[in-house]
Amino acid sequence: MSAAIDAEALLEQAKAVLRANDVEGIFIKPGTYQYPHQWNWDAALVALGLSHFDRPRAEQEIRSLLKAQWKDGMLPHVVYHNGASDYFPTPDFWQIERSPNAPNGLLTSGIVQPPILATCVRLMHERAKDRKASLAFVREVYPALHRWHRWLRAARDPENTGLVAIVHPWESGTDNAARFVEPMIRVIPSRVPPYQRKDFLHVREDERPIQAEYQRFVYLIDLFRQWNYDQETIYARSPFLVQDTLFNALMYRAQYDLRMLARELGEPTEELDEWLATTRYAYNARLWSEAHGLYFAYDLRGQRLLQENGCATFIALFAGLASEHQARRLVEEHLLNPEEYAPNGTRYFVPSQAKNNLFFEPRRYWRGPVWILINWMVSEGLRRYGYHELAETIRQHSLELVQRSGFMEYYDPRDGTGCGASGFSWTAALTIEMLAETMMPA
Ligand code: 9WN
Repeated sequence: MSAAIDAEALLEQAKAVLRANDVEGIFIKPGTYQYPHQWNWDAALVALGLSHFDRPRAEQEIRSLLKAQWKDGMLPHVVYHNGASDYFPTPDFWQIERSPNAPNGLLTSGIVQPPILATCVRLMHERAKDRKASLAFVREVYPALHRWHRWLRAARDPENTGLVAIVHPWESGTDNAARFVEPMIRVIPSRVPPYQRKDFLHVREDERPIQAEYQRFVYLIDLFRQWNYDQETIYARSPFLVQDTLFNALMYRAQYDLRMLARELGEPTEELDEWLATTRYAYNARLWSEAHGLYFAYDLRGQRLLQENGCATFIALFAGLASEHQARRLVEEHLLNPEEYAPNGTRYFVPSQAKNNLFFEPRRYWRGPVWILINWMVSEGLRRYGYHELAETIRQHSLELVQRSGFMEYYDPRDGTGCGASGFSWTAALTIEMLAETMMPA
């Protein structure tokens, strides 16, 4: 039985979360207490939500993020517009000044996050009422977006395989997902610099990554800073080097969206065409397992597929990378399977890890809880492949979770109780996005 959604009340509450998390009109923090800086993919999603009711503020969010672009095109995962806070790592831990490519006058982290920005810009543009003003904004940001994608291909796919590598689990945006357990075992944190975890200040310890993972998160940062964030060295030597399912699917989708924007601007598309063709081929050739009917990440250091069944496998639907056959297998054998993702002992779609996965933990971060971002992408992906009813069920589950437990970072799939950070911005932004389908038709 699904609960009735009070769409108007939910919309007002969602807007209020974004307004309350706005730091001086410069950036919107991802969570009221837990995340007091600007994060890369959070900012893109926040802009998407804002664009429904305050397009100028949405544009400002993107401008603030792009201001932090490194000289070589890298778009960092965190921007510390307001200096240090009680969030660890602080800007001085990153020491980005060691790199000649660090931006002037802005403090940032030295790694990246999934490239969803171009997709959000395109979605914003498509629904814009003032076409001319929107096109002017697209023209303004297009070169930076293109540079960001060129950086990804050059720095993270130097062998031109079509798939880019991530060098830190934080770059995946799904930090402690089960697919990283094996490659993280290979990371031996021999000398970890002194640091203090701050992520338990506002969130329960058993809802966050375990200490063995955190040690390695910190160890990897220490290596990269010792290497002065030189990408050639990082690619050649990082003990963690993974061609990720989620990251590459979002990159592919963003390249596609960038191409649509390029066409509208009258910009050349040859380079984008080539990227799209190589990624599409490599994604299916390397990451698809016909034996399992799932996409898996590929571990470049271990030279093998990371055969863990988690929600990242479905992002190929959002990206349009799967064939009809692959989509059918993903949906019918896995998403609808009550032992893996479908409600059964659990009430809500989409657990971030398959329930029968060895590492499934219903309240621990990316190891099982439902995330509204994943639900939105899965639901959009299903629509693309004609699974309208299931897409609608997942949208409905998402709105229900928010209505019953508030704008939380993630939710327990068994009973829908909230976990992690409160006042979570992308939950609010995507609630607006999902409500727009019924309330504000484009
Ligand atoms: C590390 C801000 C970010 C999200 C990530 C999520 C979490 C950070 C953390 O919070 O990561 O980057 O401290 O746990 O995993 O997806 O962008 O919301």
